[in-house]
Amino acid sequence: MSFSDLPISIDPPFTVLIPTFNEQENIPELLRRLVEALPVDGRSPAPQLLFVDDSTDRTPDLLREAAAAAGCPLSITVLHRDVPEGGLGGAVVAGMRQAVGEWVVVMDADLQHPPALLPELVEAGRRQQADLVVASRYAVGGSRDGLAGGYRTAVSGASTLLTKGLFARELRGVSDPMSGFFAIRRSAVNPSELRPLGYKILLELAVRSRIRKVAEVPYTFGERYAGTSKSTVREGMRFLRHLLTLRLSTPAGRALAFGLIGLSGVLPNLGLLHLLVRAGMHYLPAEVVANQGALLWNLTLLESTLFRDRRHRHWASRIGRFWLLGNADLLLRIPLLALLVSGLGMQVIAATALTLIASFAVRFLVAERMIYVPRRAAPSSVVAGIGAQPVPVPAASVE
Ligand SMILES: Nc1nc2c(ncn2[C@@H]2O[C@H](COP(=O)(O)OP(=O)(O)OP(=O)(O)O)[C@@H](O)[C@H]2O)c(=O)[nH]1
Ligand SMILES: [Mg+2]
Repeated sequence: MSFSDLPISIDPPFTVLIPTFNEQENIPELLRRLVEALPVDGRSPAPQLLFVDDSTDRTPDLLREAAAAAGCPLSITVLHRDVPEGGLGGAVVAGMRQAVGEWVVVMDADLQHPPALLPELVEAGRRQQADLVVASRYAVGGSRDGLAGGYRTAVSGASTLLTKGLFARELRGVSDPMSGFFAIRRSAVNPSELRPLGYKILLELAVRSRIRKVAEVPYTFGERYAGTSKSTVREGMRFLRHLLTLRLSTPAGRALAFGLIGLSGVLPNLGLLHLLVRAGMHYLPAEVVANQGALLWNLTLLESTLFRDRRHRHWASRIGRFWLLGNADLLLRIPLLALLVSGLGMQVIAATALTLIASFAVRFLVAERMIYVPRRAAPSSVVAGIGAQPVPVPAASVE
């Protein structure tokens, strides 16, 4: 990785982070509008313009020339990555590590995001003591005219709904989670916790950072000024994967997925039991065997989805432990099943379903009452500060 930076001011009030990938046609106009939007009066330090560039065209040269030009009023840092790790999302994380301002505003280089809005975004964050300010196409007064065609508009609207539905709590107050134009307080972000996948970096930041308050500023999403779009169908698939990964990154999300997978095991359990009993097997050993089928079903699903990235232990150890855990409840269910069927004369499948419900209830009660006991209210509780550790500030960037 090599980067060059030229006039850098001490303690700039905010950093404008612009990821660039082959945007040479847009750079002159972008810089012109940035200079216009960010008047430098000499009294307050200039904002830092930080370009994280993965281009193969002349974009970095144009930026460096502008930075070196006599009379350039802005502080320009160009971080050119020879290895464009993580694409756009990776570029924003790399920029977060280099940013020096109290606020970091992320924006595109193609002028779909009006530079004129930059000061207002930071001002709104300071005024409202927010940690995140989203430039929103959906807030009152905003518009998304720049989205090319009905198809892009529909895809964007559906993605917004899906994302809001999946992350209702984390995205409270964010009407435009797909926005690529936002300001974030740097102390709320710990770059080493970020695992972006694709384009939707705001979603990643909103979920994995310490955001206590969100503000929004409406804006009109413009059309690409020049050059070509880098967003593709593949990018869309990556976005779906990102949604799933993020959702499963919280314990609540994993517990829900685990519960649903466990619930789905009822089907092979009862199905297998039905077949074995019909084939003439006694219902008690038949249920022991059917339980093995359900365990295999659950294990396969868990290993291929939820715990796919956690298969570190030897396979025999994983299967052994899972098998013990999954058969422990037979100690309760088999005597109960015998009581219901032989004692009370219940039908086998219905009785087995009942034992599965009873086992679920017992496990839930044990977990709730004996393992995950709620904290007792303290007489006077003090909530500690929940801000993230400040990100280390690089002393200076060098070529
Ligand atoms: N550093 C870096 N920047 C990227 C990469 N991919 C895209 N960008 C930049 O990210 C910003 C957004 O990309 P766009 O192609 O405009 O994506 P989009 O806005 O969703 O698509 P359009 O609406 O068609 O413009 C632009 O400034 C791109 O130059 C990448 O892999 N690395
Ligand atoms: Mg764009």
